[in-house]
Amino acid sequence: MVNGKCKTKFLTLTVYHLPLTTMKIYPITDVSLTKLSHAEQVERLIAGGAKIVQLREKNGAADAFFADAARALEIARKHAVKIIINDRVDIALALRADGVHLGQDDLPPAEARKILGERAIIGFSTHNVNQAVEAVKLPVDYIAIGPVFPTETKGNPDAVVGLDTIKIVRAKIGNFPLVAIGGINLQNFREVLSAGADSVAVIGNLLSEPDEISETFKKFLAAV
Ligand code: TZP
Ligand code: MG
Repeated sequence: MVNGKCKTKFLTLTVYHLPLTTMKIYPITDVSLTKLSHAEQVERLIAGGAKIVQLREKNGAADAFFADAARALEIARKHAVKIIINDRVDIALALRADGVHLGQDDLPPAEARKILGERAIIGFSTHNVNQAVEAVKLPVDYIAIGPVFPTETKGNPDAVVGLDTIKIVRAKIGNFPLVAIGGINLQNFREVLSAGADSVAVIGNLLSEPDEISETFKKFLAAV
């Protein structure tokens, strides 16, 4: 998969599957916020209608994350939901997850592409216009830009970019799939989409009431 499109050759027909970012709400798990396993969060998000979930683990040991992510993937597969692993190309490869999300300081996307192959979904974080413009030249399926608004979820966040940066990036990258992240909630997400993001990635506003994850996700979907 490249640039959000997976090309399948069948006789002389070339079929492009729908791009990843037709899924406008992109939930990301957080164990320290929810005190729930990644698998449990995935289950609740799927019950709310999620079609893709990123598993983000910043504190746990690799073996525990691997086991939890394996359970999450098993649940997701039953519902044809895609699982993207944050940071860890090795874990994505070992689990045959759908893809990986990389930051500016992670393994370079071109190396991840060599390891995970053509069909993997690769996302790449950017934090300003220049990074975004450079990122779309890489073998990635989508880029993320943020934080759009102040966030309490990410340790040591980059400077807030605001809606104007989304508009500028959109104008510079054409229709390349763009995910916005950081401080996005039920009240502000539509203006982020209107500014030019294809999709919004959300942690805190979706997960801060763990018993209401499914209901909150449904509210996002209903408000799109
Ligand atoms: N990257 C930029 S902001 C952010 C990440 C991982 C955190 C987003 O979390 P929240 O709670 O939706 O602001
Ligand atoms: Mg990272």
